Amino acid sequence: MVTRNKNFTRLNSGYLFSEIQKRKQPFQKENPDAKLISLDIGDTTEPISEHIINGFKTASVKLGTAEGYLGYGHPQGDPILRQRIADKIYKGFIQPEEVFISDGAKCDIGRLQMLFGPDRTIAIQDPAYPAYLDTTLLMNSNLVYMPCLSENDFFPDLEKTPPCDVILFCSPHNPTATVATKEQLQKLIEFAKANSSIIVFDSAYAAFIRDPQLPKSIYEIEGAREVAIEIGSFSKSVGFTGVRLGWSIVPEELLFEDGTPVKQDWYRLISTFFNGASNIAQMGGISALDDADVNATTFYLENARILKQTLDQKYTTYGGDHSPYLWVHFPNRSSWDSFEEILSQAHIITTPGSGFGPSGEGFIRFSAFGNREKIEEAARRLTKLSL
Ligand code: PL4
Repeated sequence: MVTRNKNFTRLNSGYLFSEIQKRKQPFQKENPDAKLISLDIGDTTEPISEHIINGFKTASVKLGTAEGYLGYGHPQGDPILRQRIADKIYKGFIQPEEVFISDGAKCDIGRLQMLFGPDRTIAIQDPAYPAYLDTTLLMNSNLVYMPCLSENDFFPDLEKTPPCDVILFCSPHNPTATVATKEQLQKLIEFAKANSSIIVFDSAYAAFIRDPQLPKSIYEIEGAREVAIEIGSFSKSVGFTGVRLGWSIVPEELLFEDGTPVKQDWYRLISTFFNGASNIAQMGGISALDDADVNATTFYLENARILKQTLDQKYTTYGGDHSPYLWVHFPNRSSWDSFEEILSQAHIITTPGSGFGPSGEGFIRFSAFGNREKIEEAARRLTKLSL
């Protein structure tokens, strides 16, 4: 028999969101009439804009013609889409040759771990999106937690952070919903330079930022091109969680210790492990970056405002202004206890903060993705919550 990959023993038995589903089932069985509202997984609910759907249609019809048929695409992605991302999202900070189209940010997190290889020291925010932890453990790398607490405005204390090879950093941050300022990112870049680290900046929620003073990309900060990779996603901005489309940016200046451009190895890895995002999805991405009004973030931010208005009345609530999440403190009880109470009192499914890391203990993450009717109903139920 083949021995099991020992790194699997380092993981929790269930992935956070599967664990939540598991805990929901007995409640649903005992309370078959309960109308549960899911504010747990950050999954979009609103239909994709007609303009983008027309892009998908055009791409599909073309595939059915002799002239328009396309097979495998360029390993780095459709050049038109890369040009649009460089122009529209990065506004000249980035060249199309530095853009790599993918099937989503999560997939890129996994592939980036393969790029760096095993036995690294990887620093992650605590709390963090669970894929950061699990991919680090699966690569047998050492984990450094950077606590992000209300006391430090949910930004890590870099003076207490040991040197590391890679920093996985998310802003707007899932789950605390805070956005790192330019000054904070400048400090992070200085830390990376001083320690010869590479930052992987996860900007999956950048489209939710409304304050023009807050950076949407790490490349808005001087010096980032020498130390940072950025990953981005169409999932939340235009509802592509099921369509699957994202990108990574690897600047020319980013080098490994021996002088090899990181971009060179990333291209090699992508060509080896990936055959490109679906050409229909990429066509939708091109349409999403036309000048049409296709962005769904304003709708979800209004949901966040509705939930926040209610939660603010009784609890210390963070986020919601530039993020589709609310990070709510329920003191004197564990996150899982609060999860169970909210489920039993309000019939609302949430995500326990401790599932994102030890510093999430005592918090609950509320997702503001949902139909308006359900969000308003959730807000009504939350006014009666007694915790
Ligand atoms: C549920 C910081 C959600 N089953 O869709 P992608 O792959 O482009 O983006 C995934 C992603 C990347 N980076 C961050 C994210 O928060 C997410 C999505 N996170 C959440 O509720 O935290 C959806 C999670 C999915 C999962 O486990 O990834």
